[in-house]
Amino acid sequence: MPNILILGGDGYLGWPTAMRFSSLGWDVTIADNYFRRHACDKLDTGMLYTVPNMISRAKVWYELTGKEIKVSVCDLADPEAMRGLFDGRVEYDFAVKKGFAGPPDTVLHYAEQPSAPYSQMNYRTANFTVTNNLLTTNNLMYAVRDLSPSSHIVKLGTMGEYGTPNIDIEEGWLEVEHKGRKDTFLFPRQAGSIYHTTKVMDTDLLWFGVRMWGLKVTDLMQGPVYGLETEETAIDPRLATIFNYDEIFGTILNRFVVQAVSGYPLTVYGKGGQTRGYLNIKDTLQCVTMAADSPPESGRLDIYNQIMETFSVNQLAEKVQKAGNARGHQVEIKQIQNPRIEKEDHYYNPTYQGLIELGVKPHYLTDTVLDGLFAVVESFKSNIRKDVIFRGVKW
Ligand code: USQ
Repeated sequence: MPNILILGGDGYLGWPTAMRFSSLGWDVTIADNYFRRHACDKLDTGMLYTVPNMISRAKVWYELTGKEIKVSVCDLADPEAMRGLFDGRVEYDFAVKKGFAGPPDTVLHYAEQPSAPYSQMNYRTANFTVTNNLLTTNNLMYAVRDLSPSSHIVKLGTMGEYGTPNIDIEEGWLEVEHKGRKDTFLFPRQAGSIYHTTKVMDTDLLWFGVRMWGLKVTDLMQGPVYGLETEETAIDPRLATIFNYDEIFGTILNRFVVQAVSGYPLTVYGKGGQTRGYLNIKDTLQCVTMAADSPPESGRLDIYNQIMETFSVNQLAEKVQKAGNARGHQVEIKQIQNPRIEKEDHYYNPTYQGLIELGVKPHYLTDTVLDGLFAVVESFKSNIRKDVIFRGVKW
């Protein structure tokens, strides 16, 4: 069986991804330092519901499916913790089978501080974001180079690395003709937060490793994800993924649905013309599994834009308002002063064909999909805390 190591395996995407690979028959190991849980506690962000920790969830998964997910609770910014997962020094915090899982065929790297507002709170959160994200990526790159050079690294990047340029966004690369000569370069990056800037730097690190040492890397430039149900989370409520709706860790569509259910006016920042590429969490799972099945040759960096459709903030708000009103909520939309520094009215035309060509079948944001999301959020309505929805972290 192929063997996958998922860094950041406790997260919103990491845990559902771990269950998906396990379902598909891969040997799965997850590693995480619980940053997200600790930060949520410290900042008192609340969550829609509580979720068991990695060990408890891996035990439930084993009881229900007979499949093992090995767990390591560790800080991957520590190079020895990272290297232990490649050379066998790791001591698993949960494992059914004794002994080392072996060096991974594939490493899926989600293990980053993922919030733009968190990175913009103050110099300490900015520092943490820079050190955590870059050290983890660098530790991974060196562990693969030194201990398992044939491992395929699948890195979660972000569409936000490109920013909102006034030209079409290509899939990772741009051919440039200059004074009669041509070459191909990484598409220009101009990130809009310290968090997004660390993702640009990650790309630069890994592109260096590809050129110098022949690493095999796939970079998935993902847009904001929405939703909470996957085939595997539906098996048992104890397998649910972490769901944030607060300003720091919640992403826009998940936040809007929670706001609609709790009677909080939808928080459209500024003019609401900010346009991004979105995808359902189910499609994140399709994309990462297909990317893992299609490794590049040694010395190649493959880049895919991981989005399924684009919407402006206003369009999302209108969709949520329509779906919410149809379920008997009285959904109000309110334009508020934008706490971020970003273009509110801009050109946006990204290409995103690569993953479709690999075989991904998109789940679009239909009324039925929104209805399903509303139904789940409504069932947790009594847990929603209005005081954490907006705190106004300024850029
Ligand atoms: N926005 C609002 N109102 C809100 C929240 C957000 O108008 O209440 C706007 C933001 O100003 C922004 C857009 O909605 O223009 C998206 O914001 P977001 O908070 O959903 O997403 P973002 O901060 O960009 O980050 C999220 C994830 C991050 C991932 C990124 C993909 O947290 O991990 O990398 O989406 S992307 O946006 O393509 O860079």
